[in-house]
Amino acid sequence: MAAVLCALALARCASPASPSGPVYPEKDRAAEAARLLSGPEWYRHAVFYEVYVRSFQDSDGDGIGDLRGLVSRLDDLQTLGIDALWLMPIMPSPFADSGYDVSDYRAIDSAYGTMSDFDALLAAAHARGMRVLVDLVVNHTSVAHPWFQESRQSRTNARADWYVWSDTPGRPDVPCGPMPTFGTSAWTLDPVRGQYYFHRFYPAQPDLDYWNPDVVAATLDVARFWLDRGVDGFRCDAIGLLYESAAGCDMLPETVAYIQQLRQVLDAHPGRAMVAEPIGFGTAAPYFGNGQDMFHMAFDFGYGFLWDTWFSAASAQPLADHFSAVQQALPAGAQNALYIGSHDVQRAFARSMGIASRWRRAALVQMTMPGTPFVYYGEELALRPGSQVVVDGRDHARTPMPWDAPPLPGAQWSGFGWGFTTGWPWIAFGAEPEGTNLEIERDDPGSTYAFYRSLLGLRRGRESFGTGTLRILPTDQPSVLLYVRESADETYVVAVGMDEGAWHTAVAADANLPGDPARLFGDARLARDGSAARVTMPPAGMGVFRVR
Ligand SMILES: [Ca+2]
Repeated sequence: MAAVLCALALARCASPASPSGPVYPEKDRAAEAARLLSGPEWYRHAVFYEVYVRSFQDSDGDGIGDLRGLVSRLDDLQTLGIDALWLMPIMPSPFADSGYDVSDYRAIDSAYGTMSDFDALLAAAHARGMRVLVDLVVNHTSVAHPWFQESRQSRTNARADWYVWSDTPGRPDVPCGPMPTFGTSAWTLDPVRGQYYFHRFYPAQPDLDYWNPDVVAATLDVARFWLDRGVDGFRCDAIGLLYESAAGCDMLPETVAYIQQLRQVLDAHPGRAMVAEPIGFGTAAPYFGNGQDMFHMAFDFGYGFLWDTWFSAASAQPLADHFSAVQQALPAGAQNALYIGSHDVQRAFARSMGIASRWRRAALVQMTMPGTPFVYYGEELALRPGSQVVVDGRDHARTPMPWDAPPLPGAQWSGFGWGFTTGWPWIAFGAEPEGTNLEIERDDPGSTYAFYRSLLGLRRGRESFGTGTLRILPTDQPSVLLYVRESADETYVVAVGMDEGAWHTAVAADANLPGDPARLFGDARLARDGSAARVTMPPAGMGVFRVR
């Protein structure tokens, strides 16, 4: 029992779990976490959580998750070890793209609540020391936005040039097609104005024309509005696509200049941070500028999109190569942002072919490699994909959270809401809610929830994982990934086994570990032998060790 408690609340354990390893003096991790999370680099130490408010918790029985529901779950998120939230779009929207088509930048969609509900969420989060980022979606608006409704009326109205118009479905200075899966043409004829408008996403999402300085001013004002309201920053949607020219469509110099302006708006409000949705699998280096004048963080699409491929092979090389490349590409001051699931990709469960050790090892790398982890809601329960489609196929990963276990035989049946709603959910639950709800998993030490809680507890209050250096150790065993995270007064070693079928021994000849290993997490073993380190790795194994 003590071992289980220790695994569940690792940070509180007085001594490391390894029976034979040394015992290092333990810091007060709660106090250390508070120190790290209240400092200027809080976003490097925080664990973020992406919330689809619509699917998280319904408070009024209409089957749609809302802000009051989210407030009622903040304690659960804090118990899990979450420090900051990223809310997917909550502004009014006709919902052609799940809220990524905004029709009013200064209000809350009535399905989610009111502006005072939002203020209450901010207050409740801040009272717990949690931060809240909102989705800033300003590459395009909804066709229902008043700006577009005005722009389409004529070629001479006050907002005639706020969108990208053309007499033909194409323009030489806009040489780009739609984003993948968003249709075959980036141009749609508007019958009112008698011209085509440009859109990188769905036709209901016309691109704003950033060559118009009024558009620049208006969208920067949107950012100011939410910062003044008290949000802790933004996740910026499709931000690299703001400008188009004959030179191209992605991250043009004018887009870089806009992001620098946005950063200045943000920096006028101390303690805020923003994270970019970059384009493509390459490094996100262009989003960081000199490391101080653009984004604080940008998502690592390489890891986010490819981890399932890498973990389906037995070689550690792709992971080592990737994180070495990221480390070399990003400027000083840049912080990578690591995820294994999001609203845009399949559930980690599906991408792992249902093999638990894959999403668990992928999550271990996410939490211990340099970068801020973003957990996608429900990942901590290993939510299964859904099958109903309301907007598009991505709805498979946007199903409601199952909170409660099924009723015991003889108990009153409370309906099909699984604690998410007392009504009928707006979209069907994913498969197997009876086995992937919080109530069931919270009491099961072998559950994905217990794994996440333990892993987040391991990261918590350990400066090495937030801002420490990375040293990847070459070994003689291609299936074992071995790396060192080090801060001023502590050193940790992480080992990840890529072979799911066999035991391996791996020797890193020049590990030069500063002390003997004490295992904190996982099932692998690590021994120091002079300057060498020797890993004993079970199939699909992992381990985190303290060596100083
Ligand atoms: Ca509701």
